[in-house]
Amino acid sequence: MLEKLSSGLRDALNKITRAGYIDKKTLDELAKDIQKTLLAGDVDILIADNLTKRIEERALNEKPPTGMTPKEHVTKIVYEELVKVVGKKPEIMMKPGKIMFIGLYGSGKTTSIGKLSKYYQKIGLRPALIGCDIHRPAAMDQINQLASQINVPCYAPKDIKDPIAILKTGFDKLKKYDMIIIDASGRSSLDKDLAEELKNIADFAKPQEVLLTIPADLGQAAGEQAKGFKELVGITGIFLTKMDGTARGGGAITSCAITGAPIKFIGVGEKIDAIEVFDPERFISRLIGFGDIQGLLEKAKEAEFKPETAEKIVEGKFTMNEFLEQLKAMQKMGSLKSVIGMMPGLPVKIPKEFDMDKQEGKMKKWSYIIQSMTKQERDDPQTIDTSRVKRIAKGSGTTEAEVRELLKSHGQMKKMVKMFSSGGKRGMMSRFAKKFKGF
Ligand SMILES: Nc1nc2c(ncn2[C@@H]2O[C@H](COP(=O)(O)OP(=O)(O)OP(=O)(O)O)[C@@H](O)[C@H]2O)c(=O)[nH]1
Ligand SMILES: [Mg+2]
Repeated sequence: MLEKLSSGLRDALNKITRAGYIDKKTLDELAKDIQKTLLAGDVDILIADNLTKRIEERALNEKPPTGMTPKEHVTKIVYEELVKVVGKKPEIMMKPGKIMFIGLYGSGKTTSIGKLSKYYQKIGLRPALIGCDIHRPAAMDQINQLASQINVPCYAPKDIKDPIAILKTGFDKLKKYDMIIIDASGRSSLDKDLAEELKNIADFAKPQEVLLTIPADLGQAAGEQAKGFKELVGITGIFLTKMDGTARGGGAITSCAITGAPIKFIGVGEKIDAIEVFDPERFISRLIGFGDIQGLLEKAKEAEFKPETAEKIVEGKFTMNEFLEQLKAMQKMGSLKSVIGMMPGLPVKIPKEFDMDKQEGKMKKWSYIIQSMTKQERDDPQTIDTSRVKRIAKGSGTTEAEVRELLKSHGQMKKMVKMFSSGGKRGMMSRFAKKFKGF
């Protein structure tokens, strides 16, 4: 979905992830890269301009919050500004009422009506359809077939050529249903005749929701079209169709944003269940491809990982003190596995001993054990022999086996850390350390 936009944005952001530090030049380059990508993806030039300007301005002027590196901060800004462009999380009509679909020829009205009916059916509401496409000969057959396929009542007579007459009878016949969804005619452009017909339908039906279908591959023309329909009948939302079939789609998305009407649903295929409620945050996360980027940022903020600890680790020192710090940090961050999993480019397998999710009890014990060690033992755990193990177990109220388990885990983690640190300042652990230090 929107591969072109997506890969361009990913490349632009990856560049800064690779860059050692961020300065005005790096930001300029990022802004240029993003702008190029947006334009190539059919995003309106004004929107692309404004967006990149805002990103650059914020990145230059805002200080990264504690616990967040400048790189993370910039990524977050790019993410937030993109989310703003595609709008707020939409409200989906849940109260019984009328929904009217409008849009040009072949934009996906009838198909989307089928999808939306199925969607409502699934959540326990009872939709019913009225076909008002009096012009295209096969239109009434199409909607009747669709309705019977999903078991939804439908009034779409072939012999009545007046939409208002159809609506009158239709509303009467279907009054016990929750959602009455009206399918209107399309046209190759929004001409005077169609405009008048749609206006009459809207005036008579008084739909609470008017959804405009816009195919995602429409490009820059989408803006004008959306504006035209909006002025005519006042659309309440956009159903962005054919999102599966285009690598660009930026024109539709951002031009829709011009009208201020929220994208409510997206169509992602021809099948009846190829519908998604539009979620700006999820959509942009997917587009940028950082998976659960927000989760990482939140967790990184929460964890009070001491930068000094990370530095020591990078330098190859890994005493019991660092071990304890690490364990505490991990516990706050949730499982190390999930944190590492959220960092792009870290294909590392974490030993299950360090999956701290369900190990709170063990953590407590381990910290008692470490507290029972002398400074020398903590700095150099290799000096801990059998008699010292005995003493430490006694002092901490644990068993010798538990002390040995901790020593073993420390050894394992040291190894893992070494593996991270290999590659010196550019190594994984170094990056990990910087991430928490905020430079
Ligand atoms: N791939 C893909 N195809 C879609 C999607 N939505 C609709 N289509 C296809 O687009 C074509 C036109 O869809 P319709 O629902 O007939 O469009 P319409 O707006 O009702 O067209 P008219 O009634 O002629 O104005 C059909 O072949 C659909 O299968 C979608 O989300 N993805
Ligand atoms: Mg149709």
